[in-house]
Amino acid sequence: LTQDELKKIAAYKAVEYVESGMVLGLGTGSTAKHAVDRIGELLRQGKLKNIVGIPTSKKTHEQAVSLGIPLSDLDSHPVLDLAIDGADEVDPYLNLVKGRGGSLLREKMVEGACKKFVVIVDETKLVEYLGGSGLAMPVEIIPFCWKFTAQRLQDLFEDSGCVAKLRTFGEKGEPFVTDNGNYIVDLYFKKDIGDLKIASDAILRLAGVVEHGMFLDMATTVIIAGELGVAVKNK
Ligand code: DER
Repeated sequence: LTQDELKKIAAYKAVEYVESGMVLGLGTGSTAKHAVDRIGELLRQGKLKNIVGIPTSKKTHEQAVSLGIPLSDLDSHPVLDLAIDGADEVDPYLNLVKGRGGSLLREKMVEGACKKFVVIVDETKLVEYLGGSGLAMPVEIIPFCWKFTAQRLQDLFEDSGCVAKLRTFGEKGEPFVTDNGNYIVDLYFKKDIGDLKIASDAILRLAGVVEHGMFLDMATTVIIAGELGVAVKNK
């Protein structure tokens, strides 16, 4: 099975949790894309009715519009029934790293407003500890004096061999700009950053920081699709 087929299997399994009449958080990324497609298909087939979607990015908003999924926002629906979204890393306690797609702020707002948050991953996302994949731990910051903020983030995690890099795109290396007009600094760790709550609080205390990609104690269910089958882990 390819990685994308595993993502699709996890996504379809998560959509089994969707009931007619629900207000749903619609995730962002290549795994969540399959879940949103599936929801659109079931609506079209009449197997699901009266669904309201709250998208976690402009990209998902456009996908949902193209599928005819009725949409609303947090102002109209401050409490949601269920969100389905992917993740970049999942630790044994169901803590997550998210945001490599750049949508972490709206994802965290929407998923933090849900009664249930179902995370869908293929098995390659499982890590022993967050940051353990050596891949980016995203932090959304305001553009004003971003170098100052990036340096303070790097200094915070000096003991973990942290390197902070501004996320750029294109050959000219333009700064990546989020849906909210902010920048992203990606943190790379060489060692475990220790207590995640302490790390989270320390990051959020920096004035130029908007939000980070650690989703602690937020997932209620994680669906993991692997070569040997699908595992469902509940909090
Ligand atoms: O950017 C995000 O938060 C995405 O949900 C990411 O965490 C998972 O993206 P993927 O499903 O494309 O791997």
